[in-house]
Amino acid sequence: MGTVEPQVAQSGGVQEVTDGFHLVIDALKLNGIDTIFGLPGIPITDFTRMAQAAGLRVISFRHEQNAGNAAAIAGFMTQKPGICLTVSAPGFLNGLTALANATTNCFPMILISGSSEREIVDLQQGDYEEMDQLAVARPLAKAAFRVLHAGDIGVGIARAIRAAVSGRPGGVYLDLPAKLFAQTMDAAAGKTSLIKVVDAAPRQIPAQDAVKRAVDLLKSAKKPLIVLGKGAAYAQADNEIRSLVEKTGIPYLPMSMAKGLLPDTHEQCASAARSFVLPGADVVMLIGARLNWLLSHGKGKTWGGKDHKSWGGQKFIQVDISPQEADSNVRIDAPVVGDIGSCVSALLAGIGASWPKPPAEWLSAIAERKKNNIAKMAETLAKNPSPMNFHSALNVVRDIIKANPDAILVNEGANALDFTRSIVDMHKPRKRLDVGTWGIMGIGMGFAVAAAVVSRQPVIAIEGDSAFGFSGMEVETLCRYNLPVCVVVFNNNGVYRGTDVNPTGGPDVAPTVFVKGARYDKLIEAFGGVGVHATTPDELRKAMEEAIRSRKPTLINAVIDEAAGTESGRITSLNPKSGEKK
Ligand SMILES: Cc1ncc(C[n+]2csc(CCOP(=O)(O)OP(=O)(O)O)c2C)c(N)n1
Ligand SMILES: [Mg+2]
Repeated sequence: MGTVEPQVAQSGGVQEVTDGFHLVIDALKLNGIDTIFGLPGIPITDFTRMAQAAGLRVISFRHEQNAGNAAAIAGFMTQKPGICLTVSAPGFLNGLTALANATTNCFPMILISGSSEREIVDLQQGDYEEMDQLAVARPLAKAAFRVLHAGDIGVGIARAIRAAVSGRPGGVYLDLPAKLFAQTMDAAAGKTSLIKVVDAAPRQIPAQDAVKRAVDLLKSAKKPLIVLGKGAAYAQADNEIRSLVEKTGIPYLPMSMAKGLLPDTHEQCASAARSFVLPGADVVMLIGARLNWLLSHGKGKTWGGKDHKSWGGQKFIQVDISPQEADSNVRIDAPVVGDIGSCVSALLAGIGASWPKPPAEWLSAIAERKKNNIAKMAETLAKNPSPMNFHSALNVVRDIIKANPDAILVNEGANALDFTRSIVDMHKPRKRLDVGTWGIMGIGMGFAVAAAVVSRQPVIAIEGDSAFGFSGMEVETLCRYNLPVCVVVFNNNGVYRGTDVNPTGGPDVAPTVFVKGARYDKLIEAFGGVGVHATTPDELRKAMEEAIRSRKPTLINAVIDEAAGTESGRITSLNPKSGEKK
């Protein structure tokens, strides 16, 4: 229990007192929180010092959005809420994008922001950094709370933790006004006011009849398919999921952050035949995957429908922790609601010991597609064009990840994202961290810092040059904490490509184009990190191997053909088209 200077009580005896600063720190520590990602300033500067003094790891960033992204991904990796700490109004707003992104992606995080004086804020009298932060955060968070009295800090932190990790995880906002930190109270009373949360994310056991319905439907399938989502990766039920896949013999498709849950090289992995299995399957079991845009809403041509809105005819089993998820886009014939671990265990019990493998016709058709596509890809990867293209550079990254399966791969960009996802096999669970549900740029360095801090494993961040720019200043943070992060900037001179020209012929370059031939490697050298300029696969390989070996913060500027990419990577079709006729 942290206490502040003893004060002389009215009775004449000495009374131990504590205050808001220490109660927040004690409440976090009591609940097993050991790291805070943040950025100091009024009113939380002293808090960061005291937290460090109390043994918490305080990782300071250069912009709150990166601290927020770090907290969110730490939450995903550990199932404990990641904590992001910011100052009021502008700092809070900078953290808010990460909070909203965490909620959208179901990452448990708590954004704790200091706030200004309530009386002044509520009368809009113009306080320092005045903003009604609680109201602003509420629609973007899974839950939002404010604590006004030191004696309520224990409850406030407990509620924030429960809200972040229970059920479907998400982002929680906790508003702590400046005055709260300095409030004092009796130390003993303070101590008893704290709550050690018991069973913060209780198991949710699925109903037996729901499990039976799902197993019966699966049994009827001639062309079954399993889709593993990020929720399945989050659940840390890796053995159960692997057993279910292997015992049923059903081909599976991992969503981006579920890659590696089973190795991408597994014979049942259908990634290389995605466009065959989605329209071909008759029963699809979704495990921790939502039928959002990333799965074309479960309908349309991707699923064999006649046009972009029509149903392909599949029946769906959906395993999800949220009872509201089913029927969000198409009919779900067999919803199984509960935590993924409990649901998969129940399904395993339901399928029993003698489950027949799917019809050989289905499996061999998939194997055939896979073989052809993998052979085609191998041919493309073996080429060695100059300058490098995405394929020749990613051929190197793929080897490096294979040789270092515990390394964590952070990935953002458009082409730099899509090509990496499809080319670089993942071999272990939760090793691929990327732009998630929103396809958000800017997660790169925040995720990389958190991944290194939480896992202590080497981190490789494959970054589009545009994507990198959103959080690039955090290379100083990588150097300051001496983190084993190797950033590879896929430098194609711009957003998607570097080849656009200004149609007016004027002096401004096109909106998608950056300074050509930029040397991102020089950035990290300013802070004592290792910068490498790589123009060939050999140079890239050597630099990556050295970065992994040395564990020194490294930035490799990988020069990629500026004409190699496509508009928006793989999602060109989402761009609206002008109807103007000239
Ligand atoms: C916050 C945010 N702003 C803008 C975008 C739109 N956007 C999608 S990908 C991208 C950058 C693509 O360029 P780059 O990272 O260089 O990847 P490349 O395709 O060139 O490999 C942008 C700006 C976004 N997804 N998120
Ligand atoms: Mg680019």
